[in-house]
Amino acid sequence: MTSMRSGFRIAGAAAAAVALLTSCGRPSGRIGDTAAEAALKVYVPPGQYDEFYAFLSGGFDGQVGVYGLPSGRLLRHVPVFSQNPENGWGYTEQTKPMMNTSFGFVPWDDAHHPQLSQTDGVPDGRWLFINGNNTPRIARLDLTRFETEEILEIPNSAGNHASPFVTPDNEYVVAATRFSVPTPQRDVPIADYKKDFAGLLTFARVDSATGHMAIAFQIRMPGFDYDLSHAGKGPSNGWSFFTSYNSEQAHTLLEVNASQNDKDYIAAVNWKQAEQCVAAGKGRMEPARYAHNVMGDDGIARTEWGTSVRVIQPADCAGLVYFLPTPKSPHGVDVDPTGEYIVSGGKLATVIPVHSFSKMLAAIQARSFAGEVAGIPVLKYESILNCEVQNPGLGPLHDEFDDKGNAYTSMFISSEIVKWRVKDCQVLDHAPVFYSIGHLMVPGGDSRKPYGKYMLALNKITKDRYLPTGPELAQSAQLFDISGDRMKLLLDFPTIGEPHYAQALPASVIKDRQQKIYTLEKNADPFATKAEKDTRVVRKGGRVDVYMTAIRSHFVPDNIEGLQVGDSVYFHVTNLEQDWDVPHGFAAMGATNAELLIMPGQTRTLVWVPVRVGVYPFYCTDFCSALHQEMQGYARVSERGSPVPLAWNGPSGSLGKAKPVAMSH
Ligand code: RUQ
Ligand code: CUA
Repeated sequence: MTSMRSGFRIAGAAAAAVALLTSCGRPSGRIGDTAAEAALKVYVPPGQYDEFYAFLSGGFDGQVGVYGLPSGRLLRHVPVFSQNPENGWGYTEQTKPMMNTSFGFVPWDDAHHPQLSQTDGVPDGRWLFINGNNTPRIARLDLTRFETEEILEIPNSAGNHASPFVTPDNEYVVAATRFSVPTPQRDVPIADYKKDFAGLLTFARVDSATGHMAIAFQIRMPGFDYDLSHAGKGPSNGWSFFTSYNSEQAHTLLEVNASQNDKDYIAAVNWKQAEQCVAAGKGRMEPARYAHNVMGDDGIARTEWGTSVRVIQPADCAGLVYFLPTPKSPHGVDVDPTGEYIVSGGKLATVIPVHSFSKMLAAIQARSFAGEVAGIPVLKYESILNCEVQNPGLGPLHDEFDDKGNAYTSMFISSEIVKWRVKDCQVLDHAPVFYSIGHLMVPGGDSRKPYGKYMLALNKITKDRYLPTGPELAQSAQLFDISGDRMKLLLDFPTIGEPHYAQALPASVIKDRQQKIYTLEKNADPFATKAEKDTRVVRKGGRVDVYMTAIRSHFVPDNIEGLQVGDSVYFHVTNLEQDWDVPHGFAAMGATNAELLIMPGQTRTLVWVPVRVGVYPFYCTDFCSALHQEMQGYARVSERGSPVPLAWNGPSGSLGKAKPVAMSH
């Protein structure tokens, strides 16, 4: 019995209750077409490509999942904040520094919001930024290599949730603290929250040529929780908007104590004004220690330590920040493609408020303020409101936009998406999702130029969508066709981690820019070995450096003797291949960390500390040729202080010959 009913069509615009029941009692969703029609829309025939790249955050797995749309096929899992033993990310000597922070080596984070770099407000396919929530960081991925290239720690922050939303030409990526904390950190009673805690908004400058980030300034705001952000565009270019909740400034039992106020705020920040204040010498340099980790052109990551940041007080920079009252504990804040409308999702609100940017400017001009908080003017709700979407559903969280003037809002509590017209707040359609949607994503849907066509629901609860897999079920993404008047569910597909936000853009923007190999000649790793004749093994005290090469289908050297228990053996493996898609792997028995996956032309280093005497194999883990299984070798480990000489075979070694060429120093 098929679980989708053919030819089903629901005419009414009923809300969450419109879950269709199949004969076995499972909701299948509104299939706007027949199952066969839906299948054809997502079917990518063998040998053909998907139309869009989609980048889904991994949430608590700390990584980025790259999927093709409309098929939902997983193309790559790019490690960012979390160590990844699959390819040695965060285990190799070259990549370990990427995880340095002021707290030490932190090999995990909670990644929520991927953001594609933009040119003129449109995703340009150069970089992908993503936030680390727990130990505040922003990472930048290079989309010619699908690798993490930079991680910047954000000081004075705690819970980097409202991050890393980009301005229309990547002038800045932002990072606002979800949890207010004492800044600088110090030992104070938690009960002194209102007096001592502040919430900082960080603006990190992005170098337009290299993408390198640098903290430009921070703004010290009242001790609220800052939740999400989006930048203005078009007429509102120059502003960034941040939601806040807990304007009550509660420090305990927030579920009750932070839900008292009828309205909290969107903070509208004029970053061009901030630039002028900085140029005029406003703000103060404050000491702050933070890590800035950059992957060098030589493939080696290095950490530079920041020692101070410029902090601006809103009171010292007139016109920098305004508060827009917004019902009620707002979560997402989204700016429509025209840049005129600012939409927020008040988790506990019964309406979706749409603020007007031009009305906001007029209200500022007229100084039509309802009061002020900590020196920040509060505008009047009525004077900035364009319209409210009435009775949209329950629990509005996030909005994305299409290319026809419509918005799509995720409703967490009523498990649905509501489509409505931005200019007059008219509800046009409802579609149930399965279940409890968080973010949603339209390709380009937070940019100046949404591509429309598809929408992806990123759901928190899966329950009955897939074959069960014990207590933890696969997360579900659901793809909709939004090209017509009604939203049509096309496909469910499982994701890895727990995706929060996502971004997507046409494959044509990046697919022909892919780097295929690392040029061996340009390999500047000091431990690179560019020819088999240069392979060697060098001992310095308890450290042994193995300069090894890999090419189909052998390692040089493939036999090593004279290692001793407790040595730190550095396997520096250079892949001599210069062909696309020919990595070699390297794994050593008894290694307690990871394997290496070495791209053509690249050098990667793994440290192995043998703990017992014996002869241990190492081998290539990536099925690289018909003789892949022959790509193996042995390392002989002797007692500490053993007279067995250090020796190896291969072009420059002479293992097993009369005279070993290299001895312990
Ligand atoms: S979110 S909980 Cu972007 Cu709605 Cu992180
Ligand atoms: Cu190299 Cu398998």
